[in-house]
Amino acid sequence: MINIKENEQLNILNHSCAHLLAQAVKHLYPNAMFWVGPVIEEGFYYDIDLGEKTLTEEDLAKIEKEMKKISKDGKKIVRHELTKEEALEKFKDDPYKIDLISRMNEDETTISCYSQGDFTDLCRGPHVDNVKLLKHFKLIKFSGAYWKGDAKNKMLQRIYGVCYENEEDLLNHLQELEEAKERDHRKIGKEQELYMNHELVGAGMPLWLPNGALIRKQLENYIYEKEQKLGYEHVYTPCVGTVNLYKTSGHWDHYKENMFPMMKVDEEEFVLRPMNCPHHMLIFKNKMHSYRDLPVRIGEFATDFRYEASGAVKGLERVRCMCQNDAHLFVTPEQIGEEFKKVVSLILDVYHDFGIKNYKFRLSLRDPEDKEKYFDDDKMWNEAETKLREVLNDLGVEYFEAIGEAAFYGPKLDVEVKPAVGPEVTLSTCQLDFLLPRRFDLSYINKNGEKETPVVLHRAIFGTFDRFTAFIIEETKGRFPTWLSPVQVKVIPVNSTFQGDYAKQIKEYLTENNIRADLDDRDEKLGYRLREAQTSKVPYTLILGDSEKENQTISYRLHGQKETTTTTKEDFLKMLKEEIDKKTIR
Ligand code: TSB
Ligand code: ZN
Repeated sequence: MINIKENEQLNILNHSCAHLLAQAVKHLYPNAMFWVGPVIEEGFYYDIDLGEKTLTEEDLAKIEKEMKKISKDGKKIVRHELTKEEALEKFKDDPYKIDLISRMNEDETTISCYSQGDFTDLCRGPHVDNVKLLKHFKLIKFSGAYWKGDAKNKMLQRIYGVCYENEEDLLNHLQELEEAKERDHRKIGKEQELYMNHELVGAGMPLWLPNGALIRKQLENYIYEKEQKLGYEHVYTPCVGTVNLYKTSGHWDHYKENMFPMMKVDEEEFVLRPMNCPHHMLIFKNKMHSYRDLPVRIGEFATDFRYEASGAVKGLERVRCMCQNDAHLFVTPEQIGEEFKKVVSLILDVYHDFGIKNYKFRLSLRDPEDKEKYFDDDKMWNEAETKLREVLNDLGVEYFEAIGEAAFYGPKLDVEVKPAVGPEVTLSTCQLDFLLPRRFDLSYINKNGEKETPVVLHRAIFGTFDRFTAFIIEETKGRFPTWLSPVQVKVIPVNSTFQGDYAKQIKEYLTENNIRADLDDRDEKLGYRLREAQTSKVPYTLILGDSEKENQTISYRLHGQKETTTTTKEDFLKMLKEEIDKKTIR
C-alpha cells in the first residue's frame, strides 16, 4: 500500500481533500465544527463535531456526492495570513479553532488560512490551488473519536478518506483495502469460529472457541518443546499479585495507568497482574545460585491483564486479558551477548517455521544525552548496546535503531509487523534489564565467591498467543498449514446411504491416529458439501464413492485444487503425518 505521508505530492492532495470534505460537511450540516484534519499513512481524516448527530453510511455517500459537486465547481484555493488577534477574532464563535489558535507558539506571528468558495479553514498548508484537482477520492469509513483522544472529552465524528492523482491509483488502493478486509482476523475469526466476544465478559476479553483453542494449543506445544530443548524451565504462577509486589518491582509507580484497579481481599491489596516479571524474580530468589547455574531461564504461558483504551482494543491483536509466551533469563553480565543471540536465533527459527517474512527488527537504544530518562550506569549501557549490535550484525539480521526508545531499565529489540488493518504492532520482544534484579535484591555467587547481581532478559517470542494468532490468521488468510488447522481432514461420502459406513470407518481410522478429522455425511448434495469444505479452508477433503469403498482406497483433494488423488488410507496417513511433522507451509 502506498504510504501517502511519505509522498509530498500525495500529502498535499490528501490534505486539500480533507478541506474539501469539511466544506461538503458544512454545506450539509451548517452547525458542524471542525477539530483537526491530518494526513495519515493511508489518506486523511477529519474530526468533526456534528452536535447530536451520528453519521450513517448514507450520510457518507451524501457527503461524497457534495464533495464531487464542489470539486466540479472548480473554485480556487487561496491562502491568506492573519495575526493571532485577527485569527482569534475571525474564529471567535468556534471553540475548537480558538483552542488551536491559543495553543500556537508565540513565535508564530502569522496564522494562515485557506479559502475555497464559501469555506475557510485554519491551516498551515500547502494545498493544491484549485478544488477541481481533487477528483479521485473516496470516503472510506467513519468512527467516533474523543476530542484530543481523551475519553473524558466529547465524542467527535471522524471521517476517513483517501485521494489520489488518478483513478487507477485510487482503484488499486480500494482493491488493497478490500483484500485487507478479507484478511482481517476479526472477519476470519468469526467465519471460522475461532473466538468470540461478549459484552457480559467485557471489552478486550476474547473467548477462545474450540477451533481457536485448538490452534492455540498447537502453538503452546510447539514453543514449549522448543524452549524445553533450549534449557527453559516452565512454571505456573498466579495471575494476581499484591500491590506491594508491584511496588517492589516499580510497576506501581511507572505502569499504574496500564493496570486494572486494586482490589482488597481481607487485609491484602491485590492487582490483576500486567506482567509476570515480579513473580519470576521471586522464583529465582527462592534458592541460592552459583555462576555455574546461570543462565537460569524461567518460562511461563502467563495470563496478564492490562488496561487498554476501549477505542484501542482490537480482536485478538490488542486485548485486555492476554497470555504471554513469556520468559525471564537470568544471566551474568558476560553472558548477555550469547544469551541474546540465542533469543534472536529462536525468533528467526520460529518465523522461518511460520513462513513470516514481512517484519522489521527495531533496536531501541537510550539517548545518551537524556540522563533523566535512563537508568544511570553508562558503562553497563555502552557495553550492552555494543553487544546487542554485534549480535545482530553477526547474525546478519537487518534492523533499524530507535534512539531514545529504550526502556528506563535497558535496551531492547522488538519485532514489528503490519496487520491487515491498522498501524504496526510488536510481536516478539527481548528486553535487557539491569534494574529489576536490583529491586528484588537478586544475587548469585561469582567465580571469586562473591555476591553479584544478575542481568535479566525479558523475552516473549510469540509476544502473546493472542496477538500471534491474530497475525497468523492474517498471514495465512485463514488457510492454516495442516499442523495448525483445527480440522485437518473433511471426510465426505458421495452418498451416505451407500458409503456412510465406510466414511465413518475412515474417519475413525484418522482420529485414532491423531488426525483431526470431521465427517460430513449430511443429506446434502455432494457439490454443496464440497463447496462448504472449500470455504471452510480445511486442508484435505476425502471424497468416498463406490469405487473407493470397493477397492478400500480413499480419494483426496487438497484445498484450492481441483484434481483428486486416489491412494490407500495408510499412505494418505503417512503423507499427512510427514506434512504435520515438517510443519509444511502451504
Ligand atoms: C516479555 N515483561 C515483559 C516480558 O517479560 C513484557 O511484558 N513485555 S511487553 O510489555 O512488551 O509485552 C510482551 C508482548 O506482549 C509484546 O511484545 C506484545 O507482542 C504483546 N502485547 C502487549 N500488549 C498486548 C495487548 N494489549 N494485547 C495483545 N498482546 C499484547
Ligand atoms: Zn518481563
